[in-house]
Amino acid sequence: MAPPADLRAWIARLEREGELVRISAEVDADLEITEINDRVVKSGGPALLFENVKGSRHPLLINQFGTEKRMCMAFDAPSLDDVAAKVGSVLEMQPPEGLREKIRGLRELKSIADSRPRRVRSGASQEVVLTGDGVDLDLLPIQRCWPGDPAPFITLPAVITKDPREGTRNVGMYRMQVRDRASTFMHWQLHKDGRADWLATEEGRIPVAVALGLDPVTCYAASAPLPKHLDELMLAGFLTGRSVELVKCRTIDLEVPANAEVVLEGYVDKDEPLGTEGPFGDHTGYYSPAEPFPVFRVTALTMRRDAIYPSIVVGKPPAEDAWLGKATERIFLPAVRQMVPEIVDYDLPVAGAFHNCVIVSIRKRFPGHARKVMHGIWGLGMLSLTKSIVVVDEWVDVHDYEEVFFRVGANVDPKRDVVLSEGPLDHLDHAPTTQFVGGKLGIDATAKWPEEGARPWPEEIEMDAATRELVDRRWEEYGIGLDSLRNGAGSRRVLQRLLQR
Ligand SMILES: Cc1cc2nc3c(=O)[nH]c(=O)nc-3n(C[C@H](O)[C@H](O)[C@H](O)COP(=O)(O)O)c2cc1C
Ligand SMILES: [Mn+2]
Repeated sequence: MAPPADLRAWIARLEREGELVRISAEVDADLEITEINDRVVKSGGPALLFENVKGSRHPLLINQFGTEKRMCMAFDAPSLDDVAAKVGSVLEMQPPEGLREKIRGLRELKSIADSRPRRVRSGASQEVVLTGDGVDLDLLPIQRCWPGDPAPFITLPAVITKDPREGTRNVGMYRMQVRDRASTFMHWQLHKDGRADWLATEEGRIPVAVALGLDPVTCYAASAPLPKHLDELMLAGFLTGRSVELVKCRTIDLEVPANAEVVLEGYVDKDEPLGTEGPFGDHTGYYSPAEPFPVFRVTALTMRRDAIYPSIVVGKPPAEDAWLGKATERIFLPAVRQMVPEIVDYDLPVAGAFHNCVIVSIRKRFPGHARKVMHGIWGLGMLSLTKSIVVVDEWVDVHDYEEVFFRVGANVDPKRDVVLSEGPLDHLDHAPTTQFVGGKLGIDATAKWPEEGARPWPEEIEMDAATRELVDRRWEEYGIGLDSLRNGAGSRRVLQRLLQR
């Protein structure tokens, strides 16, 4: 198999695997779907296809990305680390030695060349074409997500622009608050590429296309933090192993995925005054306040005849976007390692809304190394917005928060090992005194060296292997039961789980 070719193939696959429930009862896109979905997401439940949304002919799909299993199904990979390995094998390509490696290298180069999007003549995304007065966003079952939201928001869009100077394409996921039948706001935040394309527009209109209801990998790619000059559709093509097929838009000079369920074509006019977007119940767990954002005017609404509308609701973590974020965490690890090779692994806790905390393990080689890595992360793409960083040694499992907490408690002298710095912060971070800039916290929880001002570092307690094997061997004999407590290492976590009950 390969990753699903479009949203329908994806829905069929989810359904076959018992990962999707169809709901025929009439539901309201105003708040009701959020409450249903929130309960299902937080209990690890299935994707939901609401077939009867009040006031719309179009079904609404939600929670397609809500679990690790579904995220892996989307990529058709056993684990997200396998997806990362595919990216890593290209990034880490060395000049080949010998014929075998040359052939492997060629195959990998070909896989990159094959990733480029490809123009096709026609696509299902243009089966229905509505222009002029025919454009009507009210046709779609757009959700109002939270009680404090002033209007419905399109929440899972792939927003396509081109850099007016370079001509390079960008795809970003930026929510869109509905203003009326034919316009929305465009919430591209301060640090985002779509906003940069808009700002680089000298005057007049920048064409913008919005694709809704894509195959899951292309949808994911819209949320991926690629460097500005790289086309997210190329990443999608690389990850699926086939080019994204594009059709020419009907009313603007852009191309859109031929497989989309719905496309909004339009423009943002540099000369139109900004409007007041928000507030919006955001992925920080708080309402982000109303702010000025540009208006997106829709010149065409094209779609499949019986288009399915995709949605997602963010809110207090964990929400459905958790696994989109985890996919990025895993898939970008090889790229992060290219820049800071001493990084062994990292974890961006979901509860930390991703930008609030990074836990990173390093191969420590010199005094002050943890600080070097902190500053490296604070200088790296979107990771530069990270508010706090915890650095641990290579043998610490960054995904085991209990263990990380243990190292922070045990290894840190706050006076010696805490770095307070300053820098750019996430657009939505409400904590800093001034929006966009503020404090940064680094905690060096590695074992300290004498050169770092530490006294001789004590040895960690570990049972010796011989005794562990002895106890493993004799476990039945003791008659304690609890099979799962065998085998030293694994047992600690099991015990923790027992203690938590
Ligand atoms: C569900 C979801 C909603 C998002 N909403 C926004 C948003 O409204 N504005 C924004 O700037 N970024 C938003 N993001 C994050 C961007 O999609 C992400 O930073 C992406 O890398 C942006 O693309 P770019 O790097 O090409 O600008 C959202 C992400 C997800 C997963
Ligand atoms: Mn981008």
